[in-house]
Amino acid sequence: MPSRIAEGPACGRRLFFLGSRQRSARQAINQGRLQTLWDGETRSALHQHHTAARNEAKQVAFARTPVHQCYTKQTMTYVLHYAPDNASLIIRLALEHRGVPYRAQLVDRARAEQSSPGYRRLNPNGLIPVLETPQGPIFETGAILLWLADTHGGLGPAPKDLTRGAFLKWLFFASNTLHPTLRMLFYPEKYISPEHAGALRTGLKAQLQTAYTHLEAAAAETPDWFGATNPTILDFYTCAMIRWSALYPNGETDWFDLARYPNLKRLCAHIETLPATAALQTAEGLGSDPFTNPQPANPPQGSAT
Ligand SMILES: N[C@@H](CCC(=O)N[C@@H](CS)C(=O)NCC(=O)O)C(=O)O
Repeated sequence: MPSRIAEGPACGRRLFFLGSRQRSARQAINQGRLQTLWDGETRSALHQHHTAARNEAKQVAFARTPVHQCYTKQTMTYVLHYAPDNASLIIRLALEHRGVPYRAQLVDRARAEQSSPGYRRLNPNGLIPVLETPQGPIFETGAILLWLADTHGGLGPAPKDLTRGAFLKWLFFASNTLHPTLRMLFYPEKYISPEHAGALRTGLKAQLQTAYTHLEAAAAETPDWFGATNPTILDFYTCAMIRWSALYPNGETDWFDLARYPNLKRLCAHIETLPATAALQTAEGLGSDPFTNPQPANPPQGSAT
């Protein structure tokens, strides 16, 4: 149980201090030993500390550093484990749009690298993406997005915003319903025997159409946090799934027609105007109109499947 909660003003995070370790972490910061936490020099100084206290101190230092300095004063940069046109695309859109520095680490899907023991140490489920952060590796697209939004701000309603609840329910609808249903459509063999795959797909397509109808209705209300001028993590999540619905699996996309969802189409068209999208068109070979009229990715590195 946290003995006390203090506010981390700079990066906007709440900090949890644990009894005596709190003093140790605080001491390290006050003595200036955490300024260059991520380089070798300070690492050796930190060896004097108890390991647990050291880990907490890292988080305290990170949280107290203004966002724009998190990556310049320290050498720690987020690492995004990605494959082109995979769910990592959503995280990358958020990172690019928010201007958060990161390093993109290709997961070679052609060699099933996501299933390797090394990758499974980051994500035991063997799924892309993973974002390595000062708090450790984070997997699950929704979790990463929410963590980025809360850590950096500017990607959706803040925790105390009155619209936060409405925003969260649709974000979780995207991650808990739409995304897993798409996943079953793309990889039925992971869920059912081959002779039943066709029937499963038929059922899933109907479920997805209903899900998109609900999402369209939410977008039609034009809340600030969905399809508005300032894009949110929900916008990024939605337009990526729309892209995949139109593309995958090859020959099985007849159920999806973006023209039936004019507000979602408007959202996609807006996201296509962003510099973040332009950056990813280049980095992942997404082609022109990647959300309103997507074509299969032609990435300079790696493969989508
Ligand atoms: N629930 C996961 C799903 C991620 C997911 O389905 N990733 C796909 C790529 S888009 C993947 O890693 N597929 C490889 C596989 O299933 O082996 C999340 O939200 O991150």
